[in-house]
Amino acid sequence: MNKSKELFQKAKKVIPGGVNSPVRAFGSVGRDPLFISSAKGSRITDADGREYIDYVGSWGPMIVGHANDEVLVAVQKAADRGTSFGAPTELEVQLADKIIEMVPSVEKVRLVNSGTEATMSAIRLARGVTGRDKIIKFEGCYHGHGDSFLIKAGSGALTLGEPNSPGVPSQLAGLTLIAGFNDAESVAELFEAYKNEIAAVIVEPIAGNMGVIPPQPGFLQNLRSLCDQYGTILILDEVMTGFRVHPGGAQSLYDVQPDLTTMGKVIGGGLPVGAYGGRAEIMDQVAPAGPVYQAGTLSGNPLAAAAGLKTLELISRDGFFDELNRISEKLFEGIRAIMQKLGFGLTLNYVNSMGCLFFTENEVTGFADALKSDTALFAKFFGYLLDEGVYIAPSQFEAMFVSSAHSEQDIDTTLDKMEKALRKAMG
Ligand code: KE4
Repeated sequence: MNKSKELFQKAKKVIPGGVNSPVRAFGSVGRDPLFISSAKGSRITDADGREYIDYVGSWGPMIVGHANDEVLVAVQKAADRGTSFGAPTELEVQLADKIIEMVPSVEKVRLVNSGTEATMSAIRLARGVTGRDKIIKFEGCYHGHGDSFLIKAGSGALTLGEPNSPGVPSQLAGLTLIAGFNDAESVAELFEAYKNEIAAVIVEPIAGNMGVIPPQPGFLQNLRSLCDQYGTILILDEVMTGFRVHPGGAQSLYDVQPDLTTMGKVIGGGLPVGAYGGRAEIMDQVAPAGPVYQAGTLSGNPLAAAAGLKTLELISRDGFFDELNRISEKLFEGIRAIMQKLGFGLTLNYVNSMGCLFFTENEVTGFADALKSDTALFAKFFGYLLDEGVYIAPSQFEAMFVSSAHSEQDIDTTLDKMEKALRKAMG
């Protein structure tokens, strides 16, 4: 038995499902998960010493590559001064300053420990400042595991949401309304039906949790104008897209101004950091400045702040995004060329350094399209690609992430392996 298998057996005895986050269990690709022992740059190494070119990037944070030397030095320097004080530090002010400098819509920001905490807090803040209870989210968008987000669409388009996990009270689920991503009409219908009852609209500006689906032209701007019309808070969940698709996030790429932004992943540089921020008049309603309560023992932790600040400094360097987007285009356009050469009807969506290969020939502009993907075929492709030494997310409904550590050679090797895996999977 190999080391990963052995570790997985042990893990399942002491951790639910043997993992600390469900998608890591490889459940939808029919294999046991790899246990990773180390990583450097674009590569990860599993417990059996096998090396892979990595496009999971810890689900987005590793935009400058794994174990970046400058990030490690920053973390070590912080650690040498102590790991946590439960008191304010200069580092968290510097990280807040950097976020505000990079994201124009953010005038004040609160640091938390995960994207889930960020979105939960942003929703509570929106409900607190508007005095309203309902929210709108979009089918297929994921905002972490907060109760208000683990909701599936009710039977009718205008019916209230229902829990999609045990443990979520139906009364709470009923306060979440579900719209269709890229379906502006579905949003207008909900506003028409519920008018001034809606505290917030929360959306991934580029959907990254049903595979990657860019917003259709005008979709985000339409949400902005509906929120203005009804006095609703627009929350862009940029946990994945923030500091990824543009230094200022998707909101800068698509020129749309949210009231609140939730962030995570890149801003922790691989350590646990989430954040929510926006207009000062809204953020000043957060305790202790205002009445909306939110707290956290390790929020703004100096090691995490050091890793996040150094990462943001690195991606702010001249030419960083030009080069990252160039190497990403080489990968994704290379995949497209392979699909055309092999005559396979697949669909590739990408926005700069995040993308997804859907195993369906129809275009994918919304959740229903994404669900048409052949997940069994994806699982075969995933397995063949992994055996070739390329590690992508173990689910059709996730994203591939490219980092600045991915070299021309990495991309050439990846394209060669992808062609082999596609030929095997497609037969
Ligand atoms: P975390 O609580 O996992 O830090 O963030 C939740 C979250 C919020 N918003 C968006 C847009 C997100 O993508 C996420 C988390 N993303 C998943 C990957 N699709 C994390 C991977 C996992 O759950 O293990």
